[in-house]
Amino acid sequence: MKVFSLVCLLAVVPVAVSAAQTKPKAAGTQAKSSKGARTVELTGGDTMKYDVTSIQAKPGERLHVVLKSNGTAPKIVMAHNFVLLKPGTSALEFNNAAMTARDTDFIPPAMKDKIIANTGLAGPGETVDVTFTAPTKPGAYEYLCSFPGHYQVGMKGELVVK
Ligand SMILES: [Cu+2]
Repeated sequence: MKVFSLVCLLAVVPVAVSAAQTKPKAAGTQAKSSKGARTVELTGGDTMKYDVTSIQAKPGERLHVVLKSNGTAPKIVMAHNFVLLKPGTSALEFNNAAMTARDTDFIPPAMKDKIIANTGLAGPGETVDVTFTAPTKPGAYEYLCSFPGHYQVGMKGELVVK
């Protein structure tokens, strides 16, 4: 009897596994929207810096920015995002407004219209991403991490469209 139930269990396990595997399909759908986009990988860690501070793009190019946090400090005190600002937007002003916007993952609701693209927050070991179309107008577009304090110590960079 015991052997029988063990066999049953073994027969059930693969079903459970395949059911669990349907979950990444949602991520697959997301990957579909980044299809045709060029992936740009960035990391950020406990030093509060991006490893990539300049991204080159062609006007109107589809980009898939992937940000991984390789830090170890708890997410509540150390998380990172990628926020690409529209031209003419002060990164400092955005940063200052973000400080009090913990409820919205440091994306100040009043300045949402100043953003070209942004990811969510990545805690230690986490990866966040966003797919967007680079501006068609050549120029340098600033990006920053809007977690409090990070912009001030230099967690920023620029997307250069040319
Ligand atoms: Cu950061």
